[in-house]
Amino acid sequence: MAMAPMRKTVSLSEANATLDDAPALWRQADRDGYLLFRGLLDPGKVLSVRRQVLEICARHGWMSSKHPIEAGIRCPDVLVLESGDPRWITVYKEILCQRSFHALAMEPPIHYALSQLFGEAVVTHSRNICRVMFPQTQEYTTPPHQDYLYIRGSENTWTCWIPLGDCPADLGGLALIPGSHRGGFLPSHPGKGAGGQQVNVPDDAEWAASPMHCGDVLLFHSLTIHQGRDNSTQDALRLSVDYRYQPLSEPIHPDSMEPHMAGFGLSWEKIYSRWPAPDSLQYYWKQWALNYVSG
Ligand SMILES: O=C(O)CCC(=O)C(=O)O
Ligand SMILES: [Fe+2]
Repeated sequence: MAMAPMRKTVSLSEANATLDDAPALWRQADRDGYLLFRGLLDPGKVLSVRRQVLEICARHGWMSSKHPIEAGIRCPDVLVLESGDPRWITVYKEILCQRSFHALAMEPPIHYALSQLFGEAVVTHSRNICRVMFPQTQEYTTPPHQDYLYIRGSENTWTCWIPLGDCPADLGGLALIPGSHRGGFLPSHPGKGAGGQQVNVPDDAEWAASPMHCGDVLLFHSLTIHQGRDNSTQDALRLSVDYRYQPLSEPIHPDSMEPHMAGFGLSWEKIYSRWPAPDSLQYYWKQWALNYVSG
């Protein structure tokens, strides 16, 4: 299994009560390295991104014809991993072209939470990521890692993980180790699952995880150790997005403004060519003098 054992698991603490109280929010963020906001987003907006992603999957023959598409039930003999598999590349390129998938990263409630946290202007990375996790692929569950390995730039970058729909325990979701961001940047070694790199985690580490509902968002620091949880359903896909944010004044790696996986050759120009113009979401980051670093 790629997922590390979670012998001790507590529930995620909710941060909703700190949303309008910046000092309380800083204390919680500093203590835990994560912030869970229940019901932060309009579930209808999240569900419309879900619907568009599932329609792409359905067009490529991934979805069961016996269920409504929104149920997210895969065709029994289809299993596609995030990899160089041409089936995955084709579907992922179509997802990367969806305007709604990029627009969700700009939702004002997410920005409000992060501006409270940063105390300055928030930059949204445009390297938005979508996950389509098949059931019964435990070996490829995202292993424990720190996002800083992939993001670089500023350690004070936060990931926002959003399930596209309800995410009960059997669908998996995300688990993290509270306070692990204070342990610094750790060495990684190759592992299976998204990202392909993992950190060692002590067997007695205390993990936190909870079922999430549509509209909930989980924010965490770039050094917080986290992993996927196995999708142990028989036939349901777990859909989620992960977006990243940082304070404007901090350094940023240029890749953070490129399409994920370099778009498998898809440039922003090609992605935007399908959107009705003009559109202020296109190249929105050009409005800022960003502090680009390549390290
Ligand atoms: O959804 C997953 O399995 C992995 C997500 C992740 O590592 C992230 O959002 O940074
Ligand atoms: Fe991650």
